[in-house]
Amino acid sequence: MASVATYLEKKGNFKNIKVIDATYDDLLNDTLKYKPDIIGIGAFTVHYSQAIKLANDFRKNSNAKIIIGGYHISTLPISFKTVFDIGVIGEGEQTMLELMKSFEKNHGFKINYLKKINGLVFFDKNKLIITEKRENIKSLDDIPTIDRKYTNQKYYDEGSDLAEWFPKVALIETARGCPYNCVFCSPSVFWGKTRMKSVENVVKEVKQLHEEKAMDFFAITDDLFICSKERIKKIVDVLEKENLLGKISFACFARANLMDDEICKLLKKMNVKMLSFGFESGSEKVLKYLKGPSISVEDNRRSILLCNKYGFLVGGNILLGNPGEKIEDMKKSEEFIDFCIKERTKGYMAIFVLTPFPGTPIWEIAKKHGKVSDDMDWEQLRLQNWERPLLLDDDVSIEEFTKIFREMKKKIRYFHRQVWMNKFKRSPLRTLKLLLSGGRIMKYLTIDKRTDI
Ligand code: B12
Ligand code: SF4
Repeated sequence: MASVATYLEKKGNFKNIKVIDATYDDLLNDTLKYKPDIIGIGAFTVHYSQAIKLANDFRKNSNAKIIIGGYHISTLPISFKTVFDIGVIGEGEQTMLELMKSFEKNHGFKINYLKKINGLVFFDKNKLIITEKRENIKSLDDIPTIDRKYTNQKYYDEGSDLAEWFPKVALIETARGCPYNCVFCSPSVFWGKTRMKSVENVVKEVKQLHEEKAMDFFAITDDLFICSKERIKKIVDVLEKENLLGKISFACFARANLMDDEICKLLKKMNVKMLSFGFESGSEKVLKYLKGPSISVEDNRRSILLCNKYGFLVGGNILLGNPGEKIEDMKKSEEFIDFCIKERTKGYMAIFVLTPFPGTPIWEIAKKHGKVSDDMDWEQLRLQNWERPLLLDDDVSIEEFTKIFREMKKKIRYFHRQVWMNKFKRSPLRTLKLLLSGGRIMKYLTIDKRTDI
């Protein structure tokens, strides 16, 4: 949303824009305070029911037009509801600019004009209209660098898991899309073909944030930052030229099949501190099903050893509840966790229930099994839904699933102990107080609240 807001301001000269990043009650009150003409809501799939509720509350208290954007409506436009005026499908910047211009020029949203704007979903009387597909912006360098007045830094300092390791985190985007097509992957469906910002543009943003906002740790949100060795080489060169090497550090997403000594040396030089992987499964059969033939369990193990050798923290995700997954496959994932612990891997490990997101091949399978539908309780698609998991293989009972899941959960506490140790090293008194109060301990002794990075 911050990117959309910056785009509207820089490309359309729209000035009176506010981005509100808050909890539900604050969202409602803070938004209404501004008496907006147009309210935009961004929602992932798990938040869609909440977005509908929020829009209903806005309706009761305001005459503003309500636009829904983001992952959910983009990947399942058919689930559009009349409580919204318009849905924006896909990349939001250009579509929203055209919408705003149309609103200004026509003194409101007029159906005939809306039909000419690509990438929209709306109702014309009772008929659902989905306009022509919006092509993605060709060059990401045409999208202005996010103006950080539109982001809520406090949310990232306090809310993300990375903050446990690196207290002040700036999120940066250097690319959109991923060259792979893992069967469960929502971002690869959402972004399509990979586009990358120029290296100069990336370093310029980082430099600015470092010099003007004293940010020195950057979490790169790209789906697969390490997909181009050449580009990392270039980034290192430009960081060196700008005298930034060693002054700032990074975390990014990786894929085990791309890991080797050469890339580790480059990432080390760039001062990457943490690499996050979708290890997904310790079972060759399940891993190949999820991610295709390009990757193996051996690649996952090799990556762990490489990270340990070069001193990278590891962020690892394991998926359970996969189609075709039997108890013995889950046991293999447990063995993989044992391997990480035996190798004294540092970082975090998270276990999620495979979540069928709209638009992915897994969504279609789940639909065929009657597990999901185009109109469902979207809260069920929580990555942490292990009380009522949507298991895609009916051979494994919920009881068996829960039992093995609990065992694995116990094991990954090993990783969370390290988070506490780090906290203790940073601020012993505060950590002791927290431990004694019991307040946030549960957050670390269970994985229920963990986010995906
Ligand atoms: C960084 C990140 C986070 C960060 C920041 C989240 C945030 N609120 O922005 C943190 C770590 C906090 C996070 C948490 C979660 N995340 Co996250 N996250 C990402 C990641 C890696 C990048 C997101 C990003 O910044 N993209 C760049 C910007 C420019 O893109 P964008 O936000 O999608 O916005 C564009 C369009 O969607 C659209 N748009 C978006 N909103 C709106 C609104 C309007 C009005 C309009 C017009 C357009 C519009 O326009 C934008 C510009 O083109 C993505 C994967 C990915 N590569 O996209 C996952 C991803 C979005 N996260 C995901 C999930 C599930 C979550 C969690 C629910 C996980 C959990 N713990 O259960 C939480 C929810 C937290 C929350 N309340 O928001 C899923 C969503 C899947 C889906 N189909 O719903 C993704 C795709 C990853 C995945 N597992 O597949 N996440
Ligand atoms: S490698 Fe990661 S980002 Fe790319 S398609 Fe697979 S899961 Fe998605």
